[in-house]
Amino acid sequence: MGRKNSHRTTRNGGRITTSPDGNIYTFFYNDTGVHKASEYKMWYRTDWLENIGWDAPPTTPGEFKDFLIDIRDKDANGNGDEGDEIPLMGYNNGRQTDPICFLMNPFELYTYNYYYITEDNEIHFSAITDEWREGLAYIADLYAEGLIDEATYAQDQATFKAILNKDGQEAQIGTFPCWYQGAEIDTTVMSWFTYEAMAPLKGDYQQSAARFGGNFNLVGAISSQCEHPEKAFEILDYLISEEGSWMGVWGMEGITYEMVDEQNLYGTNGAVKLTVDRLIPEYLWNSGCFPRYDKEEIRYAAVLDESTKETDNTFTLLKAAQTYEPYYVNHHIPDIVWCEDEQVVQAVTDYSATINDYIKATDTEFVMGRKNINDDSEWQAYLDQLDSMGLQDYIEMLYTYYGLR
Ligand SMILES: [Ca+2]
Repeated sequence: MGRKNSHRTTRNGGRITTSPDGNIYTFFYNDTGVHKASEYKMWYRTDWLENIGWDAPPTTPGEFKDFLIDIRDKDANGNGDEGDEIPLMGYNNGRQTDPICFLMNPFELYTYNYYYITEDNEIHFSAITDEWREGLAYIADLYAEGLIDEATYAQDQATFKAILNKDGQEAQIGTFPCWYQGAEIDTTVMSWFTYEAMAPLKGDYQQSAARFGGNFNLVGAISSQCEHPEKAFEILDYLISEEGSWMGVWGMEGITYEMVDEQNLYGTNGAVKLTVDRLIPEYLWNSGCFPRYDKEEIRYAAVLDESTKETDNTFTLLKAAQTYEPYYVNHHIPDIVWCEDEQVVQAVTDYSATINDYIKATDTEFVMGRKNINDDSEWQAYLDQLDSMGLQDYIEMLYTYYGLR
């Protein structure tokens, strides 16, 4: 993710990208795919709702548990075997494919690095709060009931996809956590709409951590070796202009697209109609390798074409984003960080690696019942271990790293 890139960029930044005047000039690329605003989603099999007698997906942690029980016990795939459904399954080391990413949110805001920056510029470290413990207890209860498949914490993506991509009476998985369903489903087996995003569950909170303004990466820096830095600047600067960004997403009007008087996906009039079959890879637009200032008005300028719903996943991603939007909480963690203190950057890198690994492994042990989340001494041992690993120092470093103090 962006954080690791930022460390690398910062370290390199002191060398070839520092210009003779001592400044560093870089250009960015952003991606305003609305499904990227919040990645902590759960996807459910829509055709199974009716099969198990539900009018709508569950809305609270309690209902979610009942929903998983019904998937397990009511022959959701209709093949006469009540033992072949898997209520919830994810996989190990995927992008938000651990059920905690979604299931923690009614109790405490989940972010992949276990903290967020509050409106008051405070670091809120989530994975040590009483609310976090409640969330773990809830997930551990689902696991103890057999509702979360054990393989979730061990298997890889390929194994998961082989189980997921079955349809009709062979279908097995009722719900799965993931940032984006298109990364997992095989559209030769099922449609984009077989699984849809479930709204955040309502507990003490109904929330999902989000970034605003798109996903940022740095692309295009002018090095000190550049012979014509002013010309290079003009070209890169053009690419992040309104006109350049249109070109970055859609190519050239009259060559790759034409504007038509129809409604677009963004909901306004005047839409892009492609005149070529595929922009990527034939024309290499929107490739992520040159600067671009993407906006939703540009990104979703395409013709609202109902006939492509089954082949173009933009519809389902927009729908997923709309399901989550009302519950967004800004985590305030920037994709790009400029921190000039090398020691702080190194300390944050080292702490985040060891502390995140410990939290992930130990929280999984709590969920799987190998440690008892309801035992005060086991919870205290977890907190004590984090302190002995330097958690308080890590949090202090984060204030400097983000320039909050
Ligand atoms: Ca069955």
